[in-house]
Amino acid sequence: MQVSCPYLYNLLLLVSLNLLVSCGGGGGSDEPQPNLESENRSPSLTLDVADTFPENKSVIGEVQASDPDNDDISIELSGDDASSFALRQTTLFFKFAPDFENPTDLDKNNIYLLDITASDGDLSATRALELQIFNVDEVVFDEAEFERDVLE
Ligand SMILES: [Ca+2]
Ligand SMILES: [Ca+2]
Ligand SMILES: [Ca+2]
Repeated sequence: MQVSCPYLYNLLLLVSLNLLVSCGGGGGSDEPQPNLESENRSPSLTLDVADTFPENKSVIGEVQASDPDNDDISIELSGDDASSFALRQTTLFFKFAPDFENPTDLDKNNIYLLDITASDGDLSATRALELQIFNVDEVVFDEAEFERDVLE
């Protein structure tokens, strides 16, 4: 069977016009999207904290937690010396500024142990801290001199 050339040309033109129209929406894809909600990811912890620390100072540093799924994150402190620490917003601090001469960590070696755990309720991330307190030469309190000054 012979098809005349003008007929064929018109048919092709029609097809290509149809293609143009159907592509005109642009970008629309019927590909199924992967279900992101079923893929929970673990939160992450970023610590801006030094390993060594002078005594008589309470602010330790910053603790930032984030979750790639924007889940609500709870942060827990645990470990041998957790009771010595507190976290307010993102600031980690000693409840009582450590005194090198009178260490209050569990084994009294001036190394305070703390685990920080960020959890999204399902997955969690934990960072272990060892904070070593170093000695500062305090001005020795001279009671006799103090009394003399007060009495003057
Ligand atoms: Ca998550
Ligand atoms: Ca210790
Ligand atoms: Ca000291």
